[in-house]
Amino acid sequence: MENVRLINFKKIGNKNRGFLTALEQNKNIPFNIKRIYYNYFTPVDISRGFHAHKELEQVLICLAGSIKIKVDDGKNKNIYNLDNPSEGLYIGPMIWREMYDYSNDTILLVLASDFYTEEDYLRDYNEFIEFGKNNYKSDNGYFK
Ligand code: T46
Repeated sequence: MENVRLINFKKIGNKNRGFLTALEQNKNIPFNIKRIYYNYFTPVDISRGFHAHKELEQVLICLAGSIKIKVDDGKNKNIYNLDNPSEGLYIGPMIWREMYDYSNDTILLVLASDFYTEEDYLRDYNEFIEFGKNNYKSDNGYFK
């Protein structure tokens, strides 16, 4: 699926001293980082997300616990299990996402390419499909 991929970050350290991972814009994070947010204390029976972004790029990193992320580009679906702070899930524009199966200690860190604006959200699945059809771009996975 275009616009979604796992990034493996370098783990610096060892089991004796512990590990460190560094995130750098336009290096291992493939955009300028304008915003960082994190999600925590999510009840285990709650699902979040259920939206796509028109332009926003993000990298999701599960710093503690575990979470499943379903991604959908309008044609194909995939499920990622994030449970490792040394990997991040890149999600580009026009990908519907649903986060679920939180463990009771999940902390989800998100690096985003832009400031928060509700205008960039598509929170209705049919609206997401229609927006993709009406704004076709062959190079970034929008659909016809
Ligand atoms: C995403 C997934 C992975 C803000 O005021 N500022 C912010 O930076 C964000 C991200 C949200 N908000 C407000 C908007 C809502 O009133 O916080 C409230 C909860 O946001 P939402 O229901 O969109 O949260 P999630 O966990 O469903 O989705 C979030 C991000 O919004 C979204 O971009 O990709 O995490």
